[in-house]
Amino acid sequence: MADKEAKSIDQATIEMIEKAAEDGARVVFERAEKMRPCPIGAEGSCCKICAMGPCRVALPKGKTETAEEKRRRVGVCGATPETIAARNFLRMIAAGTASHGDHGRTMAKFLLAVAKGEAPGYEIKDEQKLLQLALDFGVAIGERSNEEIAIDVGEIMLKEFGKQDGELLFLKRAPLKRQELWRKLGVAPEGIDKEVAEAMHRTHMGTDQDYHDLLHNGVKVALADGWGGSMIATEIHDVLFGTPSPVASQINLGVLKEDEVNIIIHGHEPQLAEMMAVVSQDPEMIKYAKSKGAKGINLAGMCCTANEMLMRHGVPIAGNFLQQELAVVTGAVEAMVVDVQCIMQGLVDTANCYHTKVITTDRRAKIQGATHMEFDEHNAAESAKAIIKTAIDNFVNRGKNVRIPSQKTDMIAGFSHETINYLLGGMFRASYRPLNDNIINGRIRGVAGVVGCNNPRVTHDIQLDMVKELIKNDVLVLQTGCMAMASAKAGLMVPEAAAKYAGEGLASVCETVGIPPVLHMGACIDNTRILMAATAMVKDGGLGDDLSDLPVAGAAPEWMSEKALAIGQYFVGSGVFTVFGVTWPTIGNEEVTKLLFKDMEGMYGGMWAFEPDPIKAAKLMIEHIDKKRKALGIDKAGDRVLYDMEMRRELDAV
Ligand code: BF8
Repeated sequence: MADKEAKSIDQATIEMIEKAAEDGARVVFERAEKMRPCPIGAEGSCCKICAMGPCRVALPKGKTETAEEKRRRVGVCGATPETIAARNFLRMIAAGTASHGDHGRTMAKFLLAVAKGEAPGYEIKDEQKLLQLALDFGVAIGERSNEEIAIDVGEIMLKEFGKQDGELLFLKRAPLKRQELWRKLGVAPEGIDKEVAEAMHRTHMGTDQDYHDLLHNGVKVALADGWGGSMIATEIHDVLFGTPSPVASQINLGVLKEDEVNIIIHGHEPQLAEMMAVVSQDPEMIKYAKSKGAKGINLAGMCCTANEMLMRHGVPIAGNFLQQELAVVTGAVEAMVVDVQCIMQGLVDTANCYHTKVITTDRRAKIQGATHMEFDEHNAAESAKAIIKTAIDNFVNRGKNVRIPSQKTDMIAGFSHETINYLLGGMFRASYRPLNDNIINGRIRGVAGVVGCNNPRVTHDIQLDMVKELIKNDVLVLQTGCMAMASAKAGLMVPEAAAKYAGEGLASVCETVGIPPVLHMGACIDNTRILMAATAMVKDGGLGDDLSDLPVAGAAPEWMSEKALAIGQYFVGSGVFTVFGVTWPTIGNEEVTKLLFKDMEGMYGGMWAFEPDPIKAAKLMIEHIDKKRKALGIDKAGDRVLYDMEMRRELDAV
C-alpha cells in the first residue's frame, strides 16, 4: 500500500518534483502545500451568489446547536444551509455539463463542416457508426452519400443543444425501465443548453430554495451531460476519427526523447491533435526538424487529448493531470500545445524557467503569457504545420538542464464498448453474453468504472490501491481519464496483469479472451462508453431489467473537476452506486448529504458515497456489487461457462 503522506507513488513524478525544486520552478504540488483549502467553501457552506454576502453558514466543528440557533444560521436573504449547499452542488454539475456540452456542440459543428467539405484533411472514418446514428435518428440512408447523411445527423445533434421541447434523443438508448423512471421523476432532460441555463437560473438569488428540488434538478442537468453532450461528442469522435480498437503504446514521462523535438498535446477536443499526428509524420517536417539538429519529432499526449490520440493512433502518453508541469520540468519539451479544460495556468510560470513554449490554440481558452496560435479547422493542416514548426524552431533553445525520467510502461488501450462486444463474443456473434454469463456464474463478481482526475490533496495515483483491490476480488475494472493513466503507468493495462493481480475467476476470463483486467475506455467524455456497456449488459439479459439491477459500481477516487461531479451525478441518476474520494462538496450539511448518499437510492436505484481511503472505498463497491448479486439470485456460484476460442468458433459456425 502506498505511503499516504507521499506526494506521488509514481517515481517519475517524484523525480521531477525534486528537479523542479532544484531548478526553482514552481509546480502544483508546491502550490497545494502553500494554499490550504478554505474549510467553509470545501464543505459547501459558503454562498457568494449575490452582493449581500458572501455568507458563511458553517456550523463550527464539534459544536451542537439548538433548533432556534439553527433557524438563525442562514444567509442574509434567509437561505438555509441546505439551500446553499444544494445550490453550490447544482452549480458545479451545471459547469461540468456545460464543459462537456460545449465540447459536444463543437464536435457537431465540426461534423457538419467536414460533411460539407469545409474542413479539408478530415473525413468520415467510421461509416457503420454514422449509419447507426442515422437509424437512431430516423435519417434516410438509401443511396445517399455518407456526407449527405452526416449533414442530417449533424444538424439533428446540433439541435439537441438548444431544443426547447421534447426529450434528448439518446435517452432512448437507456433500458426502457430507466427511461420510464426518469419521466416519472421529471428528470428526463430536454435541450442540453436549456438544462444548463435553467440550473443557473434556479440557483440565482431568490429562485429555487428547496434543496430536494435543487438536487433533483442536478440529476436532470447531469443526465443532459451523460446521455446528451458527452454522448454526442464521443459518437462524433468515432465517426470522424474512428471507433477505437485495441492498440499498444507506452506511458509516463520516459516517452519523451532526448534527441527529438518533443511536442505535448494537452486538453480535450481532438481535432487539432488528429491533424498534428498526421503532419508530424510529414517527411518535410521531419527534414525540417533534422535541419535544426533533432533526429525527429516526438508527439506525446497529456490528459484527455492524450487518451484520444492513444486510442486511435497509439500516440504515447507523457502523463496525467498532475504531471503537466512536470513534463516541462524535464527541460526537454519544445512546445506544450493546449486547447480546453484541465490546463493549469501555472504551466506558463513553470515554462518561464525552461525553454518550453506554451501554445494556446482555442479561442475560448487563452492564457496570459502563453503564445496564442488559433486553430482553424478550415485550414487545419496549415494550423498544425505552423505550430509544429514553432516547436521545431524552439529545439535550438533547449538548454543543458535536461533530465528525462526513465519510467515508461507498456499498455494496451482502445476498449470501446463495441470492441468489448467483439472481443467477448467473436466477430459473427458480437455480444455481451459471455460477460453476463461469467458474471452469473461468478467468475467475474461485477464491473466497476474507476474514473476521473488527480488531486494534489491526496497522494498522486494512490487510487491504484482501489483498482488492485477490485481486480483481486474478481471485479473487472473499466477506466477513463487520468485514472486510466495511473493504472497504465503501474502496468495494469496489459494482459499479463491478469495473472499477477486479478483474482482467479477474473484472471481465467482475461486469459481466455486475452484482455487486461483493467480496460482503458478513453477520455473523460467517453464515460458514455461505460453507460453503453452497462446498457448492453442489461439488454443481453440475465442481470435484471434496469441499470440499477446490475452488479456494478463507479468511483472517482482522486476527483477535482466539476466535470467529474457531473459524471458522477449522471451515473447515480442512471442507477449506479458511485464513490468519490478526496473531499465531498456538501459534507458540511447533513440533510443534503443524506439525500445524496441515502435517499437517492430509493428514488434512482443509485446513490453517492464519500470514502477517501481507496481500499475502504473498494470494499464499499464490492459490498454493493454483492448486494446486487444477491438481489439477482446469483450470489451462489452456478455452472461455470467460460467461452474459450473453440467454443466461440463453434458458436460462430452455427
Ligand atoms: O476530462 S480526468 S483531470 S483531464 S477532468 Fe481533467 Fe479530470 Fe483528467 Fe480530462 Ni477528466
